[in-house]
Amino acid sequence: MTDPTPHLIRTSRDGDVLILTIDNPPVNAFSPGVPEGLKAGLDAAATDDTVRAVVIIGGGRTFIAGADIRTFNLPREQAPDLRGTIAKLDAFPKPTVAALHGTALGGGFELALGCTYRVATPDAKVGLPEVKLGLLPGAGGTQRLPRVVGVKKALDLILSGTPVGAAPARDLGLIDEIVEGDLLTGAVAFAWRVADVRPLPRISERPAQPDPEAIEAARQSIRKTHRGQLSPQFIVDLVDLATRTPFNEGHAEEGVKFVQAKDSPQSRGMRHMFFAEREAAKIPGLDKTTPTTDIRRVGVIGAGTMGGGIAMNFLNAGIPVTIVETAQENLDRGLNTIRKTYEASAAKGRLKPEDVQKRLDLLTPTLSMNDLGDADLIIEAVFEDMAVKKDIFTRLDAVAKPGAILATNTSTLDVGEIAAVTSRPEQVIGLHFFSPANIMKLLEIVRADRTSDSVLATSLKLSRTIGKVGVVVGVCNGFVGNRMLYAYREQASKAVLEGATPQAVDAAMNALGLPMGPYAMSDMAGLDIGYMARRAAAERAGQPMPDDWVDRVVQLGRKGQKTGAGVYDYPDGSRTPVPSPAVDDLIQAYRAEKGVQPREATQDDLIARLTATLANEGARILEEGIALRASDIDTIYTYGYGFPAYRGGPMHYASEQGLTTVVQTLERHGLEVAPLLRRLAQEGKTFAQYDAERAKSQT
Ligand code: T1G
Repeated sequence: MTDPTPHLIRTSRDGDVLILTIDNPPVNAFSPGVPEGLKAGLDAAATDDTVRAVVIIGGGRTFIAGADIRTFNLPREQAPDLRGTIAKLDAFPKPTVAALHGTALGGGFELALGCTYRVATPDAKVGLPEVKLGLLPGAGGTQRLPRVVGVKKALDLILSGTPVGAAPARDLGLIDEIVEGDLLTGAVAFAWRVADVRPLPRISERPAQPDPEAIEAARQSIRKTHRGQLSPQFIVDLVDLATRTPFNEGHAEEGVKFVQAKDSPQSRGMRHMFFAEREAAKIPGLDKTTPTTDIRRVGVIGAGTMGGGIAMNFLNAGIPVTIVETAQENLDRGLNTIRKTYEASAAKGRLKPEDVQKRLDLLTPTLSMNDLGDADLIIEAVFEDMAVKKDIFTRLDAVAKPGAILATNTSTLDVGEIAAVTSRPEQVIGLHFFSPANIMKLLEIVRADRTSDSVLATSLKLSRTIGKVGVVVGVCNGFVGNRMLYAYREQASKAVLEGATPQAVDAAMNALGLPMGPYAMSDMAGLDIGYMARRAAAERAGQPMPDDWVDRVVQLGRKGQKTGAGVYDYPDGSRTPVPSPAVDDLIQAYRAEKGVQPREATQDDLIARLTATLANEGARILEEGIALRASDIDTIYTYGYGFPAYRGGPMHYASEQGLTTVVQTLERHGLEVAPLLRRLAQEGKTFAQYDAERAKSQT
């Protein structure tokens, strides 16, 4: 009985070479229909004496960019049979040539390694990025790669997941020839040249040389680089196994480990993040026809820590920047910081000295806002004060050219209120960068009531140009990220009042996988920053300043690392937090004053409490429409607040725990449950289902 799955493979001939073209846009993922077509083509060619060799090539912009990630939840019998297709290639009696262009990644590169030869265009890239999905190369990659490049290099490539270019790949022996000109023509010519070469060079028949030092070094390094992650350990085990067992045994074990990794919550979390990041770019009502502005010149107001970092993003993208300050010394200090940062990158070999100069040559310093008259986009990054920002936008409105986009880097204030002081509120948007702005990938794009679709679309496009993950949010105090952070910190503070120590709270978040807990993070950022934000929020609300033990710490002049003392002590200028007896006493006194009998909190309960708090506030944000999707919140927390990707972000993590359990945790700690969260829990649903329902209702 013939297989009903429509084959996504086109077959053609060039003389005695059979050409199999994968036709599955946009990235020729290994979806149902691809293995069926490839196997059928190979079966036909195997018995056809007029075929002396086979070329496999991708249609459109790339060779196979990997297994189809969307199929990983399918039952095994329905999953596209990548390993079976490669096994057929490995046993095929004639030469097979993989012709690579674009990005041959994951299962796509494994399939190419299953061919007898590989040729590539000069700009092609090859790699095994599975570790970024909480997976491992599960179609022979852990067994074939060390047989070609050795154990050490194989571990580097698989544990980093970073692709390599065609030239270095050829130098490593992964690519047999780089084809200048038309790839198919070059691949067929290559196939003719090797058509009669025997024996066929199968990678699976090569030995893999043991390298116990490299294995041990990798075991040590993944403890730091991939803390808490499962699949990197499997990867090291399997590459080691490749040197100690015949190919088939290692390959079989790889299959077992792959399924374990695939079915793990970690991989579910990272796969969720893969799609969440891409969904964030899709805004209902915006599409390819939405007009956008070309950003050829940028203005930045303020050369402080944020202004300087923001400017560097555009310089790095080759976009000239005019940076404005009020005083020469502030300007000089800002320029100096930018130069030093670039020079430090060059010293680490991350930047060529000539590129440092090229970037600095694109930077124009000035003390006059009038020099911003030709900028397409102007970003204000000054002190977080509404009156100061309104004054700047009023003056900016007078000097900026018609059509210029006026953006504010505010992290808390009402962008609509700022826009209202201009004659062009539709041209005003919030572009909330995260410190250090030249490093952190997240960009909260704050849409105010009157922000135009064109300005929004331009900002999303620009975020990709400067290598950021742009997420669109609405206006409220703290937008999405900081608003959830306030709730998280408030709960952490309550947990300490009730008996936990600050270091226990931080240890719980470390155990969850965050690089820092709330107290180590506040001490690093400056305890006074949070203090002033809370005070400003209380003043705006006409409320008295909340009396929290953390604020009493600040009132003692303990502002964090910068004062050598915050919630923790930092003796002798070190950056290592040390529990503080003084703060411990302060907390004890605070509890006594509040009449609280302290009681121990387990680590699991602290994790449950703080993650439930994040999900609860996230649900409120969704109810209010401040975020479009729960997955957007996951993207914000993973790229902006250190939430581990292998947990999938706070909303996905809550769904993994079960929303009923999350509601129980919130009730146990006396927290008011967001109606959306309660409804989803009652309906036995997840936030992903909520997103899918909402997307459907918007089409
Ligand atoms: N499966 C399913 N969909 C995919 C996909 C994949 N592997 N790769 C991309 N897409 C979708 C993506 O969601 C988007 O959809 C569209 O294609 C364009 O992608 C056994 C287990 C190739 C570098 O990890 O890194 O093989 O949003 O927006 O910026 O060992 O996509 O338009 O609906 O990212 O030009 C290993 C993943 C899989 C590579 C192109 N492979 N892809 O980047 O476009 S695991 C990967 C990428 C595996 C085996 C294992 C990038 C790209 P939509 P895009 P781009």
